[in-house]
Amino acid sequence: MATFTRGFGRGRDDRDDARIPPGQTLVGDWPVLSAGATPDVAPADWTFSIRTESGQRTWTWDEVRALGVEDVTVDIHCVTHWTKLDMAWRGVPLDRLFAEVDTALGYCMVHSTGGYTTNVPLDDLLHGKAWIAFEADGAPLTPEHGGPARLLVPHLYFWKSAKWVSGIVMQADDQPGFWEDAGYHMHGDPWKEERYW
Ligand SMILES: Nc1nc2c(c(=O)[nH]1)N[C@H]1C(S)=C(S)[C@@H](COP(=O)(O)O)O[C@H]1N2
Ligand SMILES: [Mo]
Repeated sequence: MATFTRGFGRGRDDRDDARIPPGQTLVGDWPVLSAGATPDVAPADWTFSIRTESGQRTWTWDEVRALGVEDVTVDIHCVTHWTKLDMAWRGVPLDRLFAEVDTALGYCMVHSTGGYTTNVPLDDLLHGKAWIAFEADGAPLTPEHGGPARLLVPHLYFWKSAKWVSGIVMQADDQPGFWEDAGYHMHGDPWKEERYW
């Protein structure tokens, strides 16, 4: 039987426990985990690109938002064992961007300003499962949490949710990114405890 810290100002019940993956502990605050320095990116300077076998498509801040912003409430799970329930996010689903590119390649290398990378199969970024997020809990993302824009892939461990996201390079094979190269799992499903390999 796992032990959970209770409270944090919102009611918890047994249904919440069923939403906490194995080996995870509930937190109320929002920890900051960054491998390097926090870059300073202004929305006016931010762009997002997808590079495929046939070229590169780039969107500005306004162009991405014009694709259709949605609000989602999701749980996030960090491989360092914390889980945060019911976070309210605002962003654009990756489906909207991939609707505008043509690719037969099945794997994504996600890139961030500052050099961070993480690999995600394309299928895990489509079907309403991933967003380019601009806001969390009703406020613009702060720089330490990845503002002005980060990836949000809540069904995978949070290291896949690249902060200061700048683009995706499509690949034929699943290549390891920053943490995957250091031994983190290539996929990272928290319900299967795909932590390390
Ligand atoms: N660019 C970038 N994105 C990143 C990281 C990072 O170091 N650099 N850390 C990852 C890890 S390990 C986690 S758990 C989450 C932490 O996000 P947070 O600091 O907003 O909680 O961001 C992920 N995305
Ligand atoms: Mo993490």
